[in-house]
Order: sequence, then C-alpha cells, then structure tokens
Amino acid sequence: MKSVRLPLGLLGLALLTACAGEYPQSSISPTTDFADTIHGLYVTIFWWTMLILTGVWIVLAYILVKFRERPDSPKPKQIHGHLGMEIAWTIGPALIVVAIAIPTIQAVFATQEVPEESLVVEVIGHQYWWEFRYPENGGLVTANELHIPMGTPVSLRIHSDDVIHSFWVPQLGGKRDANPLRQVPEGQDLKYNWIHFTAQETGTFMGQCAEFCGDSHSLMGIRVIVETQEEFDAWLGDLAAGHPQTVTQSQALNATTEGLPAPTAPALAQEETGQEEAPPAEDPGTVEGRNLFLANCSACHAINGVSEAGVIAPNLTLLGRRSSIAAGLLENNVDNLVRWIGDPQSVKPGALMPGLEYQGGRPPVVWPAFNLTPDQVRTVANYLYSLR
Ligand code: HEC
Ligand SMILES: [Cu+2]
Repeated sequence: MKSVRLPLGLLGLALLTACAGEYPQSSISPTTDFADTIHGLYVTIFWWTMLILTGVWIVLAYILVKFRERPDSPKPKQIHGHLGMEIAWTIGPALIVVAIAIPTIQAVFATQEVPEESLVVEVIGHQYWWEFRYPENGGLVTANELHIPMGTPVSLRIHSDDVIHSFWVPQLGGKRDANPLRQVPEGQDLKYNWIHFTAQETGTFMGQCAEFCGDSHSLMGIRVIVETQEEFDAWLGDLAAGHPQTVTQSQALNATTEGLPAPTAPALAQEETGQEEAPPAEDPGTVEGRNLFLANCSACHAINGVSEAGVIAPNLTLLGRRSSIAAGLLENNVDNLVRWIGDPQSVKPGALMPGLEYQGGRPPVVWPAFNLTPDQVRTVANYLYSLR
C-alpha cells in the first residue's frame, strides 16, 4: 500500500493544478497602474528567487554526486568553523534583503502618489455592505457595486461607519483598511485611508472585505464596474434622475375630480400636441410596490426621486441593473429579492435588516418586523427589480 501512496498523491496534486481556471479575485492579473506596480515587484522578486533556487540546486546536485559515499571512500576532512563561509552566508542574505527592500520601498512611494486631478469616491464600510459616494457629483450614492470610468485617475477615500473593514479588489490593487473616523483636534484633517489608481481595462472586478468585521464578514463582497467615460457619465445621470413618479393622464384627470381646477379644453389639446410625450402609464403593481416601499422600507433605504430620507442602508436606485444583491451574495432576480426581504438573516447571519419574523437595524435604530403578506413581499421585490 505504502508504495503507491506517494505516486498517487503526486498524481492528485497534478490533477488539482490542472483545474486552474478563471480566478476573479486573483492578484496576478492586474488591471490598474497600482496593481501593475505591485505585480511588477512580485514578478521581479519571483524570477530572482528562481535564479537563486536554480543555483542552489545545481550546487546541491554537484555535491551529492561528487561527494557521495563509495565503498572505498576515506573519511572526509573534518572542518570546525570557517570564517570565510560564515561571513559569506551572513552577507549573502543581507544583500538579498536589501535588493528586495529597494524596489519595495520605491513601489510603496509610487502607489502613494496623489494624482494631480482625480475622481474622488468615498468608500464606506458597513456591517455587511459597502457604500460608495460621489462627493464631486452632487453627493450621489450607490451600494455594493462601484462604478468608475476607465483611464481616469480615481482616488478612493476609505473609512467605516462601524467596525474596521478592509477594501480589497485584487485586480485593482489594494488592500486598505476602512477605519471608523475618530475625532481630530481642530484644524486637523480627518484620517482617511486612500487608494489612488487608474483603471486600464473595462470589466467587472470582484473584491472582498479583508478585515474580520463580524458574523457575515465573509459575505461582504465588492464589485467594481469599470466602464468607458461615456457609459460612466450616463450611469451617473441615470442615478441622479432616479425613478420619479410618472403621472399618467388618467391620474391627472382623476385629480381634477378631487377639487383641483379642471384643465380647460385648449390646455388639454396643447398637452396632446405638445413636444413632450406623455409619460407612459404607470403599472398598478409599480404604484403598489412603491407605496409598500414608502411605508416599510424608506426609513432605512433611499430611492432617488422617490424618497431620499433613508440613509442607514444601501441606496436602492437603479437596483434592477445590479448583477447582485446583498453585497455580491445573491444573483439579482425577483426570487432572490423575495427570499432576502422575507428573511435576510437566513441569507446573511447578523444582517442589520428586519424580516417578516424579526426586528432589525442597529440599536438604537431598531425597526419592527415587516407586516407584509407574501404577495406584498413579491410586489415590493418586483418593484425594486423594475428600477432600471
Ligand atoms: C432597519 C433598516 C432597514 C429596513 C427598515 C429595511 N432594510 Fe433593507 N437593508 C438594510 C440593511 C442594513 C441592508 C444591508 C444588509 C447587508 O447586506 O448586510 C439592507 C439590504 C437590502 C437589500 C440589498 C441591497 C443591496 O445593495 O444589495 C434590499 C434589496 C433591501 N434591503 C430591501 C428592503 C426592503 C424591500 C425593505 C422594506 C420591505 C427593507 N429593505 C427594509 C436595512 C433595512
Ligand atoms: Cu469584513
């Protein structure tokens, strides 16, 4: 039995390495200048290490063969202490450490360099989700899926709303702790952590909270969507526009029966021939979903154009466009939204959102369990999924 264990083990190992596929959180496929710098350092050191390893192996092989024991070999010469060799094996490693330290320190400074002009995005860690704010773009806010333009320097200004998290998207570079902001003496700046980089490729890049922050730390993912400047600008515009209620003509006519001045015939005619197209009639499900949202969810969540009061939970504007919900945990679809809204804590232990069975939030802001029927949950889910 014993004799087959080693070959079998080696075969297993070979098969495992053959499974190498696409690793979305790999740090050895950089897509920004920052990640390139770190990767360059890694590759340089790797090849020097290989050179040293090869040298050691050659010397080892030579010694093994040359000084192997033969039946008639005499007792080898006995040596006690050798000053030359001791100096050599002290200076050798010291030189290697210096050789590694020089490019490392250069890389540290290179990646800390503040770009002259950059798009500042505020990254805020929460248990267990990420908030992204665009202070230079009217303070627009989104959650869990960060959009940035390709080719423009981006400066992430990172902090936390509760405990320490760490923002890490390996292909973009990083990682940086998201620390709770402390009060600082007057005249001093708040102590943010920063990452500056310029994305060189469009695509979706995955990341992960990299500092243990509680029950669902491992379920606190990050997606970064790098897009062209035009796509990014369009997305920002859509985010700003949000999802305002569109008043339909029948609703407008209903309103007149409630004591509002009735539009005169010419006014109506003008409306019909006006340049602006009448907004499409709103689906009754949308209206009901929005009302359920306003009654049950808007204390914590905001949707631009609907209600912007809720700031302690992810902003849900354009939610239907997102590829995932709950910080990358579930694929975004109506069934998963239903599952999440009914029982978030079964999906994500410790999630600070109420469900149908229990209260939620973070003390002192605690919200009662939802008083919703399963049909109503589906109506809200459909409504959220329609926000595109
Ligand atoms: C007490 C505050 C609170 C209330 C009320 C609340 N939520 Fe949440 N919600 C949260 C928090 C906190 C999260 C983030 C949870 C996490 O990912 O750890 C969240 C996450 C979500 C997400 C995922 C968002 C994302 O970015 O992926 C959806 C969808 C959602 N809530 C829908 C709802 C709906 C629908 C309601 C009303 C029926 C509601 N929430 C009521 C606090 C709340
Ligand atoms: Cu974490």
